[in-house]
Amino acid sequence: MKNRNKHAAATLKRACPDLNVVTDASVLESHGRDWTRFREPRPAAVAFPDSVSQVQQLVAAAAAEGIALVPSGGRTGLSGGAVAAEGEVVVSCDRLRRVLEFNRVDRALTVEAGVVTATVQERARSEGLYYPVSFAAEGSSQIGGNIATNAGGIRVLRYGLTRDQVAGLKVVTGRGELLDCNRGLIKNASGYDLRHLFTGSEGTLGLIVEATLRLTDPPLPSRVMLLGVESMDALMNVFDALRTRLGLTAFEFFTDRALHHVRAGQGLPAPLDTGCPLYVIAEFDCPSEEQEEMAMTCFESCAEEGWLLDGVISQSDRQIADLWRYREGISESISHFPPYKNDLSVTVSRVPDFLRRMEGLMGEICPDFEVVWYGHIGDGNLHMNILKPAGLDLEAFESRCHEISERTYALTREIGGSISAEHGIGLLKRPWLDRVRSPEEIEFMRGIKRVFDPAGIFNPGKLL
Ligand code: 2HG
Ligand code: ZN
Repeated sequence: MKNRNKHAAATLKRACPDLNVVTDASVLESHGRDWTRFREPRPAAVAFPDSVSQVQQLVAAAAAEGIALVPSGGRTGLSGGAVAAEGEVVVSCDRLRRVLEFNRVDRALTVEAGVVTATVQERARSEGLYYPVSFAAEGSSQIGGNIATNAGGIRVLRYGLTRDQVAGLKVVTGRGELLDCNRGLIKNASGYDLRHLFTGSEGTLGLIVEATLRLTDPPLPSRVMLLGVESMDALMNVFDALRTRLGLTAFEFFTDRALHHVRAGQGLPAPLDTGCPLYVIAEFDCPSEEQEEMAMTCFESCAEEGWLLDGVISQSDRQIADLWRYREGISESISHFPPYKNDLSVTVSRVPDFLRRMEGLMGEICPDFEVVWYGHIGDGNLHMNILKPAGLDLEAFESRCHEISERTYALTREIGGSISAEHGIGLLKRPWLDRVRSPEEIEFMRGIKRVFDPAGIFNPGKLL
């Protein structure tokens, strides 16, 4: 649905006189896009509600007038889910920033949707607890957006996805009704758990306005190893060895190409004396000298097996942060090309076979493009970034990448994987949804959308 209403801003203002609706060009430009660069922002207006009742009024008015809405958080998404390129009204959560309640007994933090992820982490820490979802964009992403995309990050291996932290959700659905889902309960066997439908719905079913998040025990003191390995088989052997003997909290990988870019982009020295084809960042609990010895023994036995080419273990918190930069800085370091992003997942056991076949495929169909791999290999999530060559214009590059996507997603489907692991389908991956979801599934999803959003106003053209 394109925006049928040319006077969207005035209509919303009339229905909701206290609502802040902005049409300044700079705000349309900044709030009409996310971190993707393949579509130009063209919103009609940006609304900044500052209360749940304002959201309800604005949604009711939009439904009555057929005004398309794009729910918007920190705009750090990588699939175009928050892009408004068709004259929609962006609904920004920037003013829904209140931390509403902390309950120590329930270990629950209730926040408005626009609270920044890092603020949730800090508040948890200040209460002696922990919010475990963590990723490079956490300093600007908002919790509502994290829930809408079911954000993952680097510690899924230990703590699960955003979905696993959501104990309650308030959502404004398609006619302006407010749903209060699960109310923070641990056990609630009273029918369909709608909270899980909204989690990962990419703003297509309703507007998340509040969330109650589960907090957990603070992490134990940890250490980080940066390891260099020769092959995927060696990497998987190392994963098995470390997982069996250490309490792993993260197991990430990147290639030598990724290392090249992150070093250039962030001005980092070589992390190891030996150059290696593949690198691993492994983070593990290390609360005692026994654990430290176990880590050393484990490291040495992996080296003796011939699986490691080189490696270092952090000796301080400062070194932990420094080692993480090699992984967490990659995405930003390649953002200027810009890259065409693929966020693929397969079961962990199939990762080596998938990567081998993907590398063969890339060599066959796009030997002229530089392909950079990194990601959360411990949970089967691989980020494949194809870098735009300097001489190629953006449109021609995107169209080549679409051809590559056809082959990539056919292989992903054959292996039983997914074309989006944690970034969502949004606008950019929508043409390929049917590669990984059956016609029946898509029809059920459409039916669900009709139930919650009968006027079709929420994020039209995204996901489905
Ligand atoms: C990461 O894991 C983020 O660094 C970004 O999910 C992934 O840049 C990407 O493709
Ligand atoms: Zn990631």
